[in-house]
Amino acid sequence: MTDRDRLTEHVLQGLTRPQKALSSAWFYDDEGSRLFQQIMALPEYYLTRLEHELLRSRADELSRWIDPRCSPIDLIELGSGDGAKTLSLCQALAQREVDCIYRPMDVSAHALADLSRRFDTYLPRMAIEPVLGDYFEHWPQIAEGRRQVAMLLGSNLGNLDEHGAVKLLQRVHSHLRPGDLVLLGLDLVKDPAMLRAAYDDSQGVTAAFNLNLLTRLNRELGMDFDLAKFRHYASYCPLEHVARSFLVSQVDQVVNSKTLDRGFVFLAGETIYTEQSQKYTMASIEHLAAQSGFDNTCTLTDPRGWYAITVWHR
Ligand code: AVJ
Repeated sequence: MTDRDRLTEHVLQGLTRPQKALSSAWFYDDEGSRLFQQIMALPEYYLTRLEHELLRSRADELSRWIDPRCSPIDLIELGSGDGAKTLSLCQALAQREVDCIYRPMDVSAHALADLSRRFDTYLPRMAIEPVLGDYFEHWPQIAEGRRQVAMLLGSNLGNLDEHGAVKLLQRVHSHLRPGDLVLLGLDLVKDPAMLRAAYDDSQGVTAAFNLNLLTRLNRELGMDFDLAKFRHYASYCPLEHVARSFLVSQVDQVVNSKTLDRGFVFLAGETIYTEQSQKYTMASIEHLAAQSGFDNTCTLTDPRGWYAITVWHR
């Protein structure tokens, strides 16, 4: 099945349910990846800076946990983006002369091109084997005798609900061998107002990011969404520890798709649920590790306890 076929099926299912929903996995076309890079630089979006700072300031400690004996490893990154945050960790591994092959996976060719340029400039001796594709479907081939370290940074796991997260982690588990590791970057529970603001920035970049999904559907499925007739809405629920984003129809309207040869009715105020971002506590991190078959080895946080990097054992 091609990407286009999967998107077609997804939209048909997602827009015919009582609560319309589309997956945030489709945000990242080239324009979406570009907007996400802007989000990462927003004052309200603290996640990237905190994670980057943790990876930079604790890189040495992390690289010792990851590879105490400096044995050969394959660092497999699910959703690497442009690799800016991983560079510090790779530099620390290189400094300890760990034999490391870095295997970044991403759906954006532009992001992977940026990554290659970045590593060429700052760490030219690191072996890199990029994989263009969806990390739900691909897994690189790893030589015998090399340990795998699977990384999922940026709180990307948070886009999945608990069932989806456990399923993904179990799949990762099935590709790993005893002694292999998982390294996750996870956003932690904090002041709800601060969490909500992270998904509703004052410059409207997150709104543009969310609305870009409709532009993508217009282009790829011949749809006629009028972007002026939808608005971004973001919430944070302190009970479930989830930030959610929606696109809200501003009027009664019908949106047509040439590819699907049909229309979809939207009532004024009706929402399309487009994204969730789960936030974690120390307890929920341990619970998640146990549910997906890992031992939670250690968890690092920044001094305010806003963001965590956790390392698990297979
Ligand atoms: C890349 C999934 C971690 O959920 O925080 C940022 C995506 N969406 N602003 C997140 C996102 C809106 C981001 N992740």
